[in-house]
Amino acid sequence: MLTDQQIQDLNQPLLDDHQFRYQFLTELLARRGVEAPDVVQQLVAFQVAIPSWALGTGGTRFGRYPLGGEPRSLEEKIQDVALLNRLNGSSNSISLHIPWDIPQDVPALQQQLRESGLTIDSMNSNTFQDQKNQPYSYKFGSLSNTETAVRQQAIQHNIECVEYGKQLGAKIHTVWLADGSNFPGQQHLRRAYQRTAESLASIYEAMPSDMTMLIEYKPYEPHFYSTVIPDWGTSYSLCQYLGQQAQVLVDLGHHLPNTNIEQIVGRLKHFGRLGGFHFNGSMYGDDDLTTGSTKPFQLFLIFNELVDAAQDQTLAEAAVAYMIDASHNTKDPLEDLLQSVESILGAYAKALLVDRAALHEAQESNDVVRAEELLRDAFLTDVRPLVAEAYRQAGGALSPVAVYRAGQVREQLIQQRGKLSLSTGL
Ligand code: LRH
Ligand code: MN
Ligand code: MN
Repeated sequence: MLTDQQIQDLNQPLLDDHQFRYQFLTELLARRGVEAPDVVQQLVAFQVAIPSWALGTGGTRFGRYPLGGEPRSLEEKIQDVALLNRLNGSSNSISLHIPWDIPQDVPALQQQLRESGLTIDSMNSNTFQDQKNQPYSYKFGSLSNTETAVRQQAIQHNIECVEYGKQLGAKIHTVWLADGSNFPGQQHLRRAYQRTAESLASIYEAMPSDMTMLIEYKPYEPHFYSTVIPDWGTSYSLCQYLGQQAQVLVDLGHHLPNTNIEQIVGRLKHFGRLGGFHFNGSMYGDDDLTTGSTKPFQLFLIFNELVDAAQDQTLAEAAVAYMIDASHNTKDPLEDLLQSVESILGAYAKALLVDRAALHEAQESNDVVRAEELLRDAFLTDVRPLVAEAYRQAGGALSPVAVYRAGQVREQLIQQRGKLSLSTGL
């Protein structure tokens, strides 16, 4: 399916136009003191993980519209990510959710990953659904449950994920808790926090020294009165309690409308506790829209904080794990992932164009308009030729979605996997 040669052939008709636009932008940026090839190099190096659960149609509780050709096994999910990575060179790892993605044959999986040039990014535990044959229900919480036996079951499940992670070389264990309450008085708020902290400590102890625990927060859903880890402050305090291997995970959809996410990013960077990102787009909350589709300026401002922190010599260098976390009902999920990566790379490229010295000067002298204009200058630059050049240099497609369509990938997947194939997951 879609060989490297085919990708190059499909690039051919676009190449002349691309070179013209890239050349023009290179000259334009040089006038501003920016070296386009340096930016491209950073884009080529940037990688964003693909979650196994984004490869199939998601649906809502009201309905699902399967597209056909969805991956039916972990092996097929890895095949899909390998394809995305060949198209854009920016998605060289996959995140797994247990038990949706229990590995059956670990050596075979390792071999497939090696051959496809992929790694496992993170293992994600699932205590938000009851599984068949599970002795205790998570109806009233998992790591925060009032019953010791339920907490123990949830801890054990997380430790199992850590074990799979060790076998597969994953360096991240991500915990998102659905725990919370639906009615005032239902849960003792302080005790629920305390129980969660203690449960997390048992999981933390089971992690090897080169693994990071990412703690994800979310203010609502599936519970609508309170959640045990509603905000970055709670995640941060749990990390402080656990130790240096615990870090905060920011999921863009897990904020109340109009939250200043870029400021949260800046704060966490300042504290050395920003461990990872889940990218998606949000209009109302956790809507899983395509990254950058509704608030591109916000995405740029987030990257502006990240780039600023990366260039700050006073801050310790700390890796941030980037992942897309979305699930769609109306789009081809693979096309959506290609679009998402493109938005992410575009926002990153724009952040790299910001004249940081001038911005610093404007901020220090309280020149409000100049500071804002410097950001707008970068944001309003059409960086698409830089992103396309990064794809090209990585051996990918100049226009990944166009090549995906021209190569009739979905049609072939439907032929191989059937019209009714359904991916496991959300
Ligand atoms: C929760 C969440 C979390 C889960 C994923 C399926 O809303 O963002 O990251 O693991 O969705
Ligand atoms: Mn998430
Ligand atoms: Mn979410």
